[in-house]
Amino acid sequence: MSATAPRTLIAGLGVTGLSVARYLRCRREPFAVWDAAPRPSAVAELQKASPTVTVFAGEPDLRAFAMADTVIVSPGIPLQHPALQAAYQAGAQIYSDIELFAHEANAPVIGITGSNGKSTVTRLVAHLLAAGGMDACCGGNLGEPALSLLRDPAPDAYVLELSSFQLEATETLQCQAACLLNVSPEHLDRHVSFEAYRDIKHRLYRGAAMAVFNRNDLQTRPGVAARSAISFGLDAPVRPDDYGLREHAGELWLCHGHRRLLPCAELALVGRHNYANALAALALAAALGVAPEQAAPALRTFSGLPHRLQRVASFGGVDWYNDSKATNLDSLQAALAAFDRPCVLLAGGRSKQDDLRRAAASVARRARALVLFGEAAEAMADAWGAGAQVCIEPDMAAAVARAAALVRAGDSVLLSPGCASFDQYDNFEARGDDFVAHVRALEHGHA
Ligand code: UMA
Ligand code: ADP
Repeated sequence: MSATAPRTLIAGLGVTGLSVARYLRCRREPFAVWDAAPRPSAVAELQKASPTVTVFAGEPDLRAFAMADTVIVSPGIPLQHPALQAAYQAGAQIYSDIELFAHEANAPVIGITGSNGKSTVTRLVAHLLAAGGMDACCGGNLGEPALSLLRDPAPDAYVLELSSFQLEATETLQCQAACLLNVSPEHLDRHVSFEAYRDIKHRLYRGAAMAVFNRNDLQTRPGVAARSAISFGLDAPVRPDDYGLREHAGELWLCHGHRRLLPCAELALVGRHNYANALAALALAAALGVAPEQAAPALRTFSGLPHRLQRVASFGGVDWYNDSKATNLDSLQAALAAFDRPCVLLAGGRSKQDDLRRAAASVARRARALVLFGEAAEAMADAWGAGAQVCIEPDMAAAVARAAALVRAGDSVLLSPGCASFDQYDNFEARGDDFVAHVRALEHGHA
């Protein structure tokens, strides 16, 4: 970058960087882009719309970063990156795309963060708002970058899934309703400690008109950052505005204070963790004026997202579940808790520096057999192998074949890896698709 280069630098040319480039171009603000290894298709897309823009690739020139006034950083680039540190030390402002979005948002924003359940709750809130006749746009970490959601005329609401990577470079976002679903160890390769990760998640509450927190998880309590707070939890609500579960005539109900909204058995989503997600979503939709009585019936028609505890086949008396998005131990435990019969558990991948032993009791309670794969297989066998039959397999094809041999009629087979997929796949979707393809092949053989 030369002395005459634009003073705004976009760091990273993935979907976020491209959305930031579109935004700056519309505002006629000059910018340059740096990406260590830009995808040729992304560069082509950028240069088609902005032929004169400079793209720096490869090792960053730290002196060039030190000359920038503003760096818009993509979430995948750690703030500790030497290039960002060089810019910061020289006085540059470093922002996320969410910070730019916060300045432009022309409708109330619902923000959702947490270690597990963000995508499910984000989509569910949009579904409930639609049931209340509202026009809501949802995106963020979910996939469509926040800046690409902006519309004129404005929608009734923006519903954003926000990751810790996005929140750590966001200062002024003020949500109409902000929800921290739960906090458990995640992304510890990126954040210096669990406490630092949790504190970044709490940034979402700052200035929020309404904080929605999980009273069963103390780490989510909002403190004084928000103007008002409502809780959800899997116990009975004490305060009239809170959300929770109550038993009535032998059935468990989703409740708002003392008011019964819907029997849990009528939810299309399965698992107790999804009762918590549904309660959080009801509270968030209510903060935008959709009464829980109006929203609750729509829970019957929201069956969840692919790769999240999704039943993908049922044959020979066995149900097969794809929960490839379970990339940590809490989501793995939530999946196991959703079953009241034994299962064969397929797990493994790249472990996230978590203590595997904390899931041992859940695994022992539900897993009849363990089929393990990937980098973490040996460690999982050591931590969980005491009470169950254990097999280590080299790949998904072998793992599915082994599960079919071990499972008994009436059981389920559950892919809930508890690990990231990157040792064997590009992402969790590719891992889930691979699992489903092998299960379908078995199903055809069975028919
Ligand atoms: N890059 C560098 N140097 C680095 C790291 C990355 O140059 O040190 C470049 C890469 O070469 C690549 C670009 O940065 O070209 C990618 O940027 P990115 O990793 O920030 O990815 P995006 O395509 O912009 O997608 C991001 C989120 N990715 C991450 O947080 C890692 C997407 O979340 C999100 O959907 C998208 O913005 C829109 O908001 C993905 C994710 O895995 C799904 N999120 C994590 C999670 O859910 O656990 C937080
Ligand atoms: P995120 O966007 O936070 O990764 P998802 O909704 O995509 O959340 O779900 C990721 C994984 O976590 C899935 O395996 C899902 O079954 C599980 N999960 C969803 N909600 C919860 C929850 N409230 N507590 C624990 N696990 C959950």
